[in-house]
Amino acid sequence: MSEPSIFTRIFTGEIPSEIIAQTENVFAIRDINPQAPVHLLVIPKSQEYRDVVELAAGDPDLLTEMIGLANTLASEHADGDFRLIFNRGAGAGQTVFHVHAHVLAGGLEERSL
Ligand code: DGP
Repeated sequence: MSEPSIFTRIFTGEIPSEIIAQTENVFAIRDINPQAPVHLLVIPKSQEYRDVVELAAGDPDLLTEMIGLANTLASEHADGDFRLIFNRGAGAGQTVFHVHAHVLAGGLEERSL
């Protein structure tokens, strides 16, 4: 059994952070270091999967549930349009190896990609 990730510790309440939404298997928080007017993280409640490649291979329905919550939150917190980013691997900037989606929304006109 691996050590609880920072996101597991947030979900269980060990580390204070507002859970802004949740579904059966997924929850969302605000990113501590926002890169857009709306920058949320959508995270499986289980830390079974380290990254999006493992998740897609192991539980595509859970990936679909994450995208659904991202879509709902983009409508609630912005105009409904959003960017969905998964960093996969340290070389791509992944720092927390408990799969999560970055949901960026609001004022996205200026972007590098
Ligand atoms: P990544 O680089 O893709 O692994 O993204 C991890 C994100 O997690 C990063 O943007 C910052 C965020 N993060 C790390 N620790 C905390 C925390 O304690 N609270 C919150 N709200 N976000 C955190």
